[in-house]
Amino acid sequence: MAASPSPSGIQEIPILVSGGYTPSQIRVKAGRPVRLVFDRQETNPCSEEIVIPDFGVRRSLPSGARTAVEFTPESPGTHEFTCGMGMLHGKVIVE
Ligand SMILES: [Cu+2]
Repeated sequence: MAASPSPSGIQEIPILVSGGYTPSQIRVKAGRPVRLVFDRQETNPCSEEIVIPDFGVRRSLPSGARTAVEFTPESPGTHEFTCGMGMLHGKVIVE
């Protein structure tokens, strides 16, 4: 899924968290802020944390709620995100 920049320049992408991440591959442009909005629609404890090591992110995701995670990728590359246990996987592809 490719992000469409808002007028403010933030690339906002909704991600459903339920048995995994949907979409699990996100494409964004380098040099502009990214906001991933995780919508966790399950109570399985597996997905209660989101970790994006390359951007120093570790956040808890309350069940039944949306949680926004923001960062700005400065250069092209691929960055993995996972649940706190490293079982669920997704990727941010920066172009
Ligand atoms: Cu997990």
